[in-house]
Amino acid sequence: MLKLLPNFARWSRAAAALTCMATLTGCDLNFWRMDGHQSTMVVEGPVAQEQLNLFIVTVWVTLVIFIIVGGVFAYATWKFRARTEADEHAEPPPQGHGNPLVELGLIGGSVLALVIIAIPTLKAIWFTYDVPAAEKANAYEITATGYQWWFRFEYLTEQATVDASVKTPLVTSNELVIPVGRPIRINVRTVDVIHSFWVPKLAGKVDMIPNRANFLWLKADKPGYYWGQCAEYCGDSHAVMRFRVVALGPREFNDWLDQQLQTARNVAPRPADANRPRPQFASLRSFRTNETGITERFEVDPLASWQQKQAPEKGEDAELVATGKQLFSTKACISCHTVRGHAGAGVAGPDLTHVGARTTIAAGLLENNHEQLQRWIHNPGAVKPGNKMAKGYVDNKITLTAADEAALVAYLESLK
Ligand code: HEC
Ligand SMILES: [Cu+2]
Repeated sequence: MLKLLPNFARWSRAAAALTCMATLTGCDLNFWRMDGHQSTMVVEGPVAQEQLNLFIVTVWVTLVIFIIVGGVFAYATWKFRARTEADEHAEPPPQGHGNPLVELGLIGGSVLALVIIAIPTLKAIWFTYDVPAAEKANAYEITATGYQWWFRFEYLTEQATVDASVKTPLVTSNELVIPVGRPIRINVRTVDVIHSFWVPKLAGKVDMIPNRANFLWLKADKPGYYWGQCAEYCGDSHAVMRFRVVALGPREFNDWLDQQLQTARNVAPRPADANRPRPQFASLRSFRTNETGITERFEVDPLASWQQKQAPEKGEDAELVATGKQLFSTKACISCHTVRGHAGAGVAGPDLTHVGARTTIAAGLLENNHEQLQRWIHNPGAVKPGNKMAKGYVDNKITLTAADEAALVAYLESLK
């Protein structure tokens, strides 16, 4: 009994570890369904579905091959194993060289397996290449452009105005809002290096290559909030070059479009503003590099968070917003960012006309809230290594006091 005890302890530790693993994953339904934000196994649109179906066909064919080859191998290993001492030293049996029946059978079997895979492959290539002819008339066209390390989206069919005379396609960044149930044809472009446009739940990736006009199409079956990601290594902050796709029903999509087509919002001062107490902004706590910038509340229902973001926040301070608006000009933010209708026509960074109505900033890395906005403008280089805004701060000698940051945050948040 005493001798068994050490083993007993070891076994119980192993059992405890196994129980822990089982409970950790056991309750997590998503683990067993292979679901997650960027899962290609649980998909939400016909293009991704077609690609998943093809993958499953390939899995079955290779599984059959694995079972047959593995079975023959296991059988032969078992049947011809050395049973006695004499077997081990015996001469090898006579070696056969070629058996026409086996060889023809293998060739035939391989051809059959390839044909079984080729038919759905060709069908999928045709289907996923471009919007099906029957749906062409209903398609919605958008150009997505990759920048180190964010995405710009241009709505080719929607004309936004700066003043009454200048019309340009509507431009947004990092959050692609699309109508549900309509095929979306996306032209993919880049201004610098090769990037790749990938929304795993909606469609496979397509590269954004300099001087090459690639495109893809996708469709969302139901309203939702989808995670996207640059899928081609493109420099320092490639791993945090993300984006989001928000799919909305037709009415909600049109409301969103109406709002986006407006020039930047102005916050009207209220009589009481002058003597209202200024909000007390907590001094910026120090964030660690790469510290996550997404709250759990947001993760649980991102679409609801997005909807909430569309309306102006309560208790806006018109004076603070006005100060922020001025700082946006004097601190050189305007040289890289466009705020349509206000000062600012820069194109080196994301369009900020309606940045307050987005759920994330810094290309899907940080949740768009007071704390993270301040964290970003305080020191963008600490959040996203090597990014162009951090370089802009150095080149333009931009320094911000805590009060400047608070005013800029209030201004950015007012841009709904
Ligand atoms: C040198 C150009 C440059 C200057 C100057 C600049 N920015 Fe930026 N800004 C960028 C770039 C580039 C990005 C995208 C960075 C990324 O995600 O990789 C960005 C991102 C942002 C974002 C996040 C937008 C989004 O949708 O992800 C905000 C907000 C922002 N800048 C605010 C400001 C403010 C406020 C100032 C002035 C204090 C400023 N920027 C100055 C280039 C600049
Ligand atoms: Cu990239």
